[in-house]
Amino acid sequence: MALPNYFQDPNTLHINTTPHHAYFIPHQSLETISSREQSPYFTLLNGDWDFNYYESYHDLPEDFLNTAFEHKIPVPSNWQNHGFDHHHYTNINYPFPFDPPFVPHQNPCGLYHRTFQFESNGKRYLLNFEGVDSCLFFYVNRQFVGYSQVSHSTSEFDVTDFLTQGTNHLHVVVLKWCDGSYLEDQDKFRMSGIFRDVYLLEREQNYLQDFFVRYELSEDLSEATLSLDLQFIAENRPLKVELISPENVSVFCKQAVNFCEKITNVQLWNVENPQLYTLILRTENEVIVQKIGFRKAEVKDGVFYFNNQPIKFKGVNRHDSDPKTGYAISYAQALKDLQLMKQHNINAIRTAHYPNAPWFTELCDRYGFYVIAESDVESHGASMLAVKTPEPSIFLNHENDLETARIRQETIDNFCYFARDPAFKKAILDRQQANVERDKNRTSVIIWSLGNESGYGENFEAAAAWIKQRDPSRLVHYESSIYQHSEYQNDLSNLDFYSEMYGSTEDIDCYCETLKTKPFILCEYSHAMGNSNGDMEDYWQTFHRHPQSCGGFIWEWCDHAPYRENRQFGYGGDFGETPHDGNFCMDGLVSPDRIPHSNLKEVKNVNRPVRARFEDGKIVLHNYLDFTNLADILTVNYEFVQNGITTSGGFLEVDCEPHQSVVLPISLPENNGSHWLLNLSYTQNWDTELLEMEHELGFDQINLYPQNSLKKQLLVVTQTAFSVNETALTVEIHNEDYRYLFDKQKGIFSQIEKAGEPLIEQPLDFQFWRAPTDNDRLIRAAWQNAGYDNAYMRAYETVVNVSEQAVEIRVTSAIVSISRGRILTLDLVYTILADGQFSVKINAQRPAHLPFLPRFGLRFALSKNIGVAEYFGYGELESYIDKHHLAKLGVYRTTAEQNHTDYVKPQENGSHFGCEYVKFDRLYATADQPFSFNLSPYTAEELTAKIHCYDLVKSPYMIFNIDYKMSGIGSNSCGPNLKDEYRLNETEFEVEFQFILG
Ligand code: IPT
Repeated sequence: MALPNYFQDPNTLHINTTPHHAYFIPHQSLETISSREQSPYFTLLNGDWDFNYYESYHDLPEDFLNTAFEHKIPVPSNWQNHGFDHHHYTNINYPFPFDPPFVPHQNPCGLYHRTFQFESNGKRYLLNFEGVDSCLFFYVNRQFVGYSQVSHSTSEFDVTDFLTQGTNHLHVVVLKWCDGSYLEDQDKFRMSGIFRDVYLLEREQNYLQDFFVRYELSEDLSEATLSLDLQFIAENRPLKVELISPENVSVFCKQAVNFCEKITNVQLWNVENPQLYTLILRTENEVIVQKIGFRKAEVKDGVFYFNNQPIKFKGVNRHDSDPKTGYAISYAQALKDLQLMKQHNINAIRTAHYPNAPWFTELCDRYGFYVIAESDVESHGASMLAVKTPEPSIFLNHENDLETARIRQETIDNFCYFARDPAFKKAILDRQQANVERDKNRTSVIIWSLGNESGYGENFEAAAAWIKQRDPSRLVHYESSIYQHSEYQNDLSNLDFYSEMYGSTEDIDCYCETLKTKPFILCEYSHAMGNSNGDMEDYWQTFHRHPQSCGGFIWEWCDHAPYRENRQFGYGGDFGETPHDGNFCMDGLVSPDRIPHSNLKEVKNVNRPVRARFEDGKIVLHNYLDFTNLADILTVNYEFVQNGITTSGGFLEVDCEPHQSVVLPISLPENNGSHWLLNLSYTQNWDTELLEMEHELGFDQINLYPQNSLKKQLLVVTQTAFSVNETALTVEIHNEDYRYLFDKQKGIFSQIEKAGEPLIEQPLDFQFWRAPTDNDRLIRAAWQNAGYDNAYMRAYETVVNVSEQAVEIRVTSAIVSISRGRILTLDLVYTILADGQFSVKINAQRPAHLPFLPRFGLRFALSKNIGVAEYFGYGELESYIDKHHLAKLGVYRTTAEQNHTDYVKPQENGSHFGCEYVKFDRLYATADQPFSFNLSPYTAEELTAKIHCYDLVKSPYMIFNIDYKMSGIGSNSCGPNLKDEYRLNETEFEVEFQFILG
């Protein structure tokens, strides 16, 4: 069957659709406005539709409008989630040849059909598709109505003349690919079908097609001058316009075509207090309700201001995504996301990288989120076109740097393909219009984004210019404007931000200290892939340092992974697809089914609304909110913890204006040598729609006398009473109760027993490997190249000294790697005391040319029945040197099972930073300095080897690691290198581990 070639023609974007316009649903009376389903003018056509799937549209029968159906499919949904076609995850690479505007002949096709009953009231009838991927041919009663594309925008057809009384047939042909797919190369599972709601609207004959609420605010924001642009489909006619205040009081009520109304004592909207007015538009038969908030977003002197305050975005990038429903997201699912965001101090959303459902921003208006509304444009795949590369040579290429610069520029030139190609100008503009026109009355939308990663050029300049004249009240963002084609000088005059993704804190410093012309926005940062977001605190310290920096949007909100046949999550490659990008889709703050990762907990507490600091013997609280006095939102709960035990506490209501600090009226304990902590927890002091009273907004902890420790000291006993038997390969040390067997080849204990019972089930080991996190994916190659994954211990000399107090074993040893060299030179002193106490003193030297170490410490394989571990350190969630703001110092209890985090792609997890001791029934472990420890049912080798958590095999033992240091987490999976201060990169270090057998 030959369909018209609209889907390979960038000049044909829509046939017989109504112009893009604001989203609203007409009602008959105010009574039904709480839900569109209740409006008598709204008929939802979701449900099970008839469905046929064809691997190519060429297989569509000639007479497809009369064909029989084999299947049913729910609308809305993606057909890949219902057994048709297959899942395919690709990020940058196009999943088809780059050959615009052509797409493959093997272009999968879905034929949808349903009937519905209709009685005409003599009005106009509009059939709406809120989202279809990638394009649709639409037929009513077997007559062609129209064609449309732009997956994430509404296609509305006037079907009045096609409908008949009684039964009506709807047929929709959906193609997987069209020329628009070149502009929809977002980093996502590529899914197809009618994935958003379908409904019929009944409208008046001369109906109000569009309106645009505009207002000007006075300098001090107390007065607004409100006007309305109206667009009826024939001539404009008078409307009754009423405005109701947030307290439900009528502000004005007018009959007008053009009107302009002054409002005094304006109550402003902001995300901390989203005050909304209700605008009611009435014609003879229709009531249209639009919530509006008054707010002002502007840039002055390179600083971003919202309602005259310099504010910062604590943002996330959010996709519509669900493991079961794919792109089809219900109201309840979206609300769940928003609630989780509120609970975790997220205040802004970038709709990456396309408009969400039309009602999504309505929720953002209501619950309070700043929104960057992004149009449905990404053509990143153009940057993957082959460029001329030097022929491989085993000799050094002296022109390397020049070549690298040339390759980079050629790649950028390719990247700008669609940004500059006149053939795609119409499509790029159309996508801006779809975005702006639909959401232009949304209060939460304060920035329009031209799209994502599509290079820059004339087409985007035209897009920005169009937006600026259409909606001068909002700001315009486009990150890819930083890419310049070699033959083109970019005009950035209609862009309000300097935007980057994944820049380092040093990049922010550099921009804000030198250029300063536009606010710096990180539209993506702190890539949340796997165990991640180790850099949040540093980013926020940096954002706060610079007025020009207005925060950023974490990439990204949720992991993407459909369910596999085994009901487990699958990522790229798990569906047999190619090309694919592996687990790069697993980079969210929450799991695919919305379980918060520790990443989100770190983000939450870094973004807490208030922070305490210990200054001149006083506790000073700073209010980081922009519009709210602390007393209006939270209670400060405090408790003193002496040597791990809570002694006293209380709560306070604190009067503190936004951006101000106050001293807390609490008296602090004297330094009596105890370990004293002050824990402060900030809890919500009233119920809001998304946050319950007493919800914890964040916490602080102040270690009042950090020099005081609460760990046990090893006590020297008087008599050793040990027998020592030394052979060529071993040293055996034993008395009535204890037995140690020392391996002289390796330089470490191979057995430790108390009363005949082994403490360790395998020889002790020095461990410096960790299962690479996703953020280690780049450094991993350097680690492997240095042989870090293939190393073992080797001793050179062992000297045993027996004194009255102890048996001491001095060892010179090293960690060596096959085919490589020495990784560490170790000077070790083991001291064994008679009553089950022993220590290991280590001096380690590392060749400076080798990469930093993942970790360094001792590994114990403990018996499974060793019991529960108690520790004092940062818990109870996993914590690292650069990721411990989610955790508090305290006494915690855990088991290997509880301590393990099941990242879908296994990796290092569950470490605890800043520990003073770890205690099992039969072992007490500490060190001469705070350390990290880990307890896991899995070895690092197993976590390294497996690529899905559901394939992991448990060790027969409990794996206990006590680490001098565990390198930080960072966000290098797509971000800056791990900062030096978080690396184990010392060329020499010393530590003494101490143990007591219980
Ligand atoms: C960048 C993209 O904008 C985003 O969609 C996502 O792919 C993310 O990063 C990585 O997860 S692309 C990157 C190559 C900068």
